[in-house]
Amino acid sequence: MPFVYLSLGSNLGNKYQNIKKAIYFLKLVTKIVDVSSIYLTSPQENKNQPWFYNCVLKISTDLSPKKLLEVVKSIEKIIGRKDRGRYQPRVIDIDILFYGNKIVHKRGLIIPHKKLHRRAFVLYPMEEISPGYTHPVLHKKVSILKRMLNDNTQKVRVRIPRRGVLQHLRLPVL
Ligand code: PH2
Ligand code: MG
Ligand code: MG
Repeated sequence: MPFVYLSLGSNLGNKYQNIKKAIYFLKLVTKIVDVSSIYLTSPQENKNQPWFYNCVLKISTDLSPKKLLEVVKSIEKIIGRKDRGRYQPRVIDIDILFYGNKIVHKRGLIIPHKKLHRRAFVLYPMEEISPGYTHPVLHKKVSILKRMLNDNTQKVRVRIPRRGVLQHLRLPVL
């Protein structure tokens, strides 16, 4: 089974609960291998919105990339995501970052995620759990990609340490 990395983000409502709910539902349908700390991060793209809680999950799954995308979309819906348009605040966003070493170019699904190498809110949590993972298109390790970030307007700080998130994983959160 391939390892898959997911990015979770929330900047609307109870952000910590939303992230925990997402992890709870993902745990029902995939195997969660590792989680990063939860970070408080400044909004990118549309900067005129609340700060985010972000984390990265390492999972393993038999679901194909397309099926996994359907699953994460339905989990977003269950948690209460409404379609408010691109780069608007959301209760939860679940993005597929990497799917093993697979490269996918389909409408609505591009893997590796197109922008992850420019995003501190992805690279900080990802480096925490898998610094040596090599980007299958850019052929650079996550730790190197993070060092190459050259946009110091992106603010990232740990909000809930990894061990706290791991403790919660063993508990039902709903
Ligand atoms: N997601 C975006 C756009 N900007 N900024 C932060 N800090 N965290 C996010 O998860 C995020 C964002 C689009 O999905
Ligand atoms: Mg996103
Ligand atoms: Mg998304």
